[in-house]
Amino acid sequence: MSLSESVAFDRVVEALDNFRIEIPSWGFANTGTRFGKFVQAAAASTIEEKFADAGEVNRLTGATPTLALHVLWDLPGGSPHDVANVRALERRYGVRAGSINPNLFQHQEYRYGSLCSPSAEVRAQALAHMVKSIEMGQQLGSRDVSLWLADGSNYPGTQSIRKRIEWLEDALRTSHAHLAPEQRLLVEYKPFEPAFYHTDIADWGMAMHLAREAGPQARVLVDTGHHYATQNIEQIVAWLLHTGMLGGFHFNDRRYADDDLTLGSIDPYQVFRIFHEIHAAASDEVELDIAFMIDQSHNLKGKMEAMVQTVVTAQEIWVKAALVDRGELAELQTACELVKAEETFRGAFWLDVRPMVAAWREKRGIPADPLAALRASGYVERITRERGSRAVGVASYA
Ligand code: LRH
Ligand code: MN
Repeated sequence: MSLSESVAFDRVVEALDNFRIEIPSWGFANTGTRFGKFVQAAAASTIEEKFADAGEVNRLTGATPTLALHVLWDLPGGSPHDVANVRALERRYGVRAGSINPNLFQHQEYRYGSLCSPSAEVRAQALAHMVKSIEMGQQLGSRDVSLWLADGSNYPGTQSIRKRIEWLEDALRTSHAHLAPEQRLLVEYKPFEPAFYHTDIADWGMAMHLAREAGPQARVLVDTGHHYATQNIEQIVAWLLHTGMLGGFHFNDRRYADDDLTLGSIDPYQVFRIFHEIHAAASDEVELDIAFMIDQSHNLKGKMEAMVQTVVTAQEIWVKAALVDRGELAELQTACELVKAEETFRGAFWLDVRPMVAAWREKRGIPADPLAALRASGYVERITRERGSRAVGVASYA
């Protein structure tokens, strides 16, 4: 890295001062796989506990001012009382309601799809939930409605893929028409699971087409776990940046499929390559409006520890990517100096930026080592005592 220490630290400060990442309410709850759920006494099950945990993560990291909410899990009634309650929790814990996630994958009626169901009645029910979710976003003052559909089929020939596209285009156009001027509709794609033959929104191209068809306030959401292992995610990100259709990310990590493991636990270099595309676009003055969000399920790791670890890892990799000497890299890319270019690019990834990141935290009055501060705070021990007494149901596979 040819940058001087002081220039490098200025870049670190600028990068971290502008780094915000949203945390998922469901990251604090007991979650599992289809083979079961290992419950944790400290897990959050009420929306108050989720805001409390989010407030603690924000206190320790200074980077998580918003909490993503899942409508059926966090706002089941969807009533004005829910809205008033969230407002009070925002004030008490210093974290605001973030993206609103409609849930169109739990009700029995959605077995053959929701917005893509062959049943007009079921499609109408699903659309009503979308409109309700959009209205809750307006009442909560949160900007993004983040839509993921489990819709698809399990066997060839059992559904008309093109008819489902038409129903989906209609539903998203109607949903978009209900957005307030400052709201956005984020369309998340996923190649498979829970559908195992076709998924209606399976890749970035489909999501981009649907977002464009829906209207000008719709964008694509990239969940890093929603790609085949061989796919080049940063190339997809570059395309979405180039087309102005990148709305946000759900960050997590995986070894095989949508494993929802903690960011950077399996392939931190993947996150680095994605962050580089964003830093490079920023320095090329590409207009950016990207929501960074975490979407993980902490089945075995302590949920508070996993969330703080994830934010810290994201900050460190964001800084590494910010320290790529992009001027030098551009010259080497043009000159096709392959090895020098790779060393300039990857060299930043090798940097140990932890001392500079810790120095930024001290500069901002945040604990230099958030994970150590969490352990020293006794927060997990306290919530374990407070929450541990209640019995928790364990769902079994069959
Ligand atoms: C689907 C998904 C989606 C969420 C859910 C919790 O796999 O990524 O973003 O609604 O996880
Ligand atoms: Mn996701």
